Amino acid sequence: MFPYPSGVLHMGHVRVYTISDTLARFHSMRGKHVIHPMGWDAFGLPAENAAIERGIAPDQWTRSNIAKMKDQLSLILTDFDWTRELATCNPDYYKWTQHIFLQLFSHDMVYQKEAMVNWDPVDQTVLANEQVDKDGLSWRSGAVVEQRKLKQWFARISAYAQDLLDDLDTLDWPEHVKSMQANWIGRSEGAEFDFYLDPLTAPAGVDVQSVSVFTSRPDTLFGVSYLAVAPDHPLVSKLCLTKDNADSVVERARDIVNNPSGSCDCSHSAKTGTFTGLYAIHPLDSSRKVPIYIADYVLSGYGTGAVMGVPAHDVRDHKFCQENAITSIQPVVEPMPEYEASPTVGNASQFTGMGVLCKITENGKFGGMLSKDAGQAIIAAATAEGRGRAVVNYRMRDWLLSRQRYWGAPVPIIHCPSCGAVPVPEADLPVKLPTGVELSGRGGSPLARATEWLNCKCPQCNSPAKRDTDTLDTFVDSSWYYLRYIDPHNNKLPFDPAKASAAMPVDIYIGGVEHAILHLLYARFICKFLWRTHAFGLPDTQQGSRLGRSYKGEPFKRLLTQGMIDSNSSQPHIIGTRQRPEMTYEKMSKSKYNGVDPSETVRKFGADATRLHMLYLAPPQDVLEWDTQSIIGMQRWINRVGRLVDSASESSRLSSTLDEALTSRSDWNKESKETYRQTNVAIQKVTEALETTFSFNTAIAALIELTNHLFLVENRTHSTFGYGLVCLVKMLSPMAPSIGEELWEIAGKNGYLNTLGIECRTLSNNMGGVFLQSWPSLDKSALKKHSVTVVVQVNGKVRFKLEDVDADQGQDELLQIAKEQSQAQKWLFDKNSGAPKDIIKVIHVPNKLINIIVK
Ligand code: ANZ
Ligand code: ZN
Repeated sequence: MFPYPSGVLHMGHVRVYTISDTLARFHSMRGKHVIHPMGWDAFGLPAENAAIERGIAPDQWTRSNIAKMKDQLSLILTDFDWTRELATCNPDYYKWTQHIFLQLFSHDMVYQKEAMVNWDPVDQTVLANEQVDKDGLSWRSGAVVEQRKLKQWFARISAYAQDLLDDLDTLDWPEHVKSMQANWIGRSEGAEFDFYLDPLTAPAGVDVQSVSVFTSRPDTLFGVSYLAVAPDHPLVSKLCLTKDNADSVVERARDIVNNPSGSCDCSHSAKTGTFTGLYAIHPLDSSRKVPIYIADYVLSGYGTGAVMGVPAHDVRDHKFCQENAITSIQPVVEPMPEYEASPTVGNASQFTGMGVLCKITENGKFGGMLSKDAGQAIIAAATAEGRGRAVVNYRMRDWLLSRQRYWGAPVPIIHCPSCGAVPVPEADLPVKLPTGVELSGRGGSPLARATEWLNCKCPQCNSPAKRDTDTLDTFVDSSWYYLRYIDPHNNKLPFDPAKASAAMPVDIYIGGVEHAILHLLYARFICKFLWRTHAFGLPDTQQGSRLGRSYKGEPFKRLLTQGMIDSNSSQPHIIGTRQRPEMTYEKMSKSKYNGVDPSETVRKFGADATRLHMLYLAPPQDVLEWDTQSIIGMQRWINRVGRLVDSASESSRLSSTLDEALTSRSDWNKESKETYRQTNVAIQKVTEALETTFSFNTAIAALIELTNHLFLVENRTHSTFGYGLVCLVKMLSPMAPSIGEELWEIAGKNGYLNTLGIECRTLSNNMGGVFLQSWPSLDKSALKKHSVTVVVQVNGKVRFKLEDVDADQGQDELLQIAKEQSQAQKWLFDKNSGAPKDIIKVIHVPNKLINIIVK
């Protein structure tokens, strides 16, 4: 995931890019063609706010931040392909963001709608629902978010809801991220029921005939006590228009519309409601009439904007009845005996689960049925009556794309008084941001004040028209940047379809878990849209590409979500006791100035140690407690590896190539065999960690173990020692690239590696660098400890042999193996009782003999 150019690189960046850099280097040593690109998520509010605070143009601020961060990134030795660098604020990038917007437009996947939107009174902008926290505060400014009605651009992501849900199955992503996405999409199966208005109570002029409700519990249809509609439901506006209703009801409704208590639908908030004076007829029992209320807990954007209230089985509805003096509460479902007891709400015992329908007259012929079956049967009955239907709803709303801010890609639309919303012709893209616009942070879209830019000609009828003054949500910019990396300099298209189909999907996507929902969902949506509209080429031209038959237009095959970093070392302690005071601290993020400065750490300990330490402290998905103290351990280890390489090169040259040595193995003794085995154990562990599990800490631990072993090796002229060392340096390199290169060169200069024949592809060319070498390949057969035959004596006499046991087994293990042999029965167990004989003493000559003295 590319960073936001805040100007400061924090430890979170160091972590994510150390991981990606390590993986990129590893895979390229494995012979893969790796694209490891970098870019900048450069549009967005902070630049604009900084510009307002400091009087610098957002463009200038952003560019100087990019320069700073690029420098800092080089400090941690990340090997990005800078030829692919992009910044979303570059006109040659946002030209294509606008192009994609127009693609969506021409496929009717974006539309304009008057909508109640979240308004941040501090940042003076519209916020997406996701940018409002559960307390109704803005995620950026922290202000209490207000509601306003504005014309906005939306993307029809809801049209992809089912596919976005289903295709999660095709992804190699952490389960918790998938379930977060699934919950966000929020598929809900249920039914719509039509309640016709009772003509006796409907005032003249209200031409609404029925109110449809959405319910996920059709089995409770006979427990309905009232209907409630959202304050901006069409019925309410019709009521408002009727003269005789211009009373308290209408006033109250207006009141609710103007002062909604937020979008929170939690069951604890007060359930204010207003009776409309109208009644509706039950869809399956025309003798029953239920009152219709206006209630602010009913969301206008979900389902039909109307609900049926079932107080006996829904906590919220129960509360509503209490507060609005609705007394008819009819339980219609009861728990099955084996189900849990029903929870008690207030004084009323209330069962909210699925169960079995009560055998009461209300439930008619459905009494006795299981909830699930009853629901189906009731839907079928209502369908037959033309008063209902099965329906699937999704909680996910369409994506609000427009922002009333300056620092973003302008919406490429021209508004003409006669033609309406007209797309800017492709040839006129990009619609560049005008410069010199006054930014005050107040008063709506700054672009509306750029009069010269604003006024233009309608591309269709040539009459005076105006540009759209909104800019696109930055999530639009970041929804497709990975595709631009594939073909960053294309000036005819956002990217070449053939290149996309050859390279997509992204193999490994790494970034913060805070993007688990929105960014990933939007990127999936846009990628699917582009793929379906053949931006990756026609399906039949994709033959032979990486995209198999089952490809569903998903952008990221594998996802590695990295945990937050807590900085322990920046915590104060109480002088004297050295205790930590109780305190709270926030995650290191772009908006916070706290945390450890990576460049400081690199200056003190070096980039290699910083990287290794970062990878060693915790698995990537875990929270990392940054602790500068123990980084010294990594430094020491690096130094030890250095000493090892030195010691090797001082020794005499190898006589044969490793290749030969490995095949002949004539001069291998116990030590060389063990070195070879240990090396292969490390190869297995490190390769698996970097390839599959991403447990870098395990990889480092394995390399430390190998180092320890190599230190114990006495014959350092032996080819297996050289082999171990070569592998150690190679495997260390992706994680600690500078020491890796250095040691490779030292070893090479001293002629040490030259003699190793294999493994070095470009020796003549001054070594060629460790990253041009191939990754050590695993010799599986070497993993087994070499085996020996151990003679078993009982009371000093040879009785039997243990063939093929692992070398270097301890006395206890050998004794155990010996007892398990069939021959042991005769010598180690009592003839009559079969009980084991008492063992008085064991004499053990490692790898040769075990003498068991029994009574
Ligand atoms: C009757 C009922 C009885 C309900 C019962 C629940 C339990 P999910 O699962 O999230 O889709 N509902 C429907 N539209 C609503 C709206 N616009 N605003 C607020 N609430 C709305 O939730 C579906 C349930 O949420 C629906 O099922 C409806 O209440 C409510 F024992 O209908 B239920
Ligand atoms: Zn026109």
